[in-house]
Amino acid sequence: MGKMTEAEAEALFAQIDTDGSGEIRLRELRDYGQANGGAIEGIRLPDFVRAADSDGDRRITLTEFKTFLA
Ligand SMILES: [Ca+2]
Ligand SMILES: [Ca+2]
Repeated sequence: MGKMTEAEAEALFAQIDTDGSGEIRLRELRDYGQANGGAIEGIRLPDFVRAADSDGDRRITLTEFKTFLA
């Protein structure tokens, strides 16, 4: 998408990855979405997961996250 800087994407990732595991699980996304109108950067959570989780393991690594957003 290319609308965030890498630093912005990293900061957002850290905000969503509340347990600091280095990957975002669906539950972390849902928790974040509940506080943010069910969306991340205006993208609905199910669409976000489908688009950002490029290897389909239902977890979003920092690399996947940055590839999608930055
Ligand atoms: Ca995590
Ligand atoms: Ca993944």
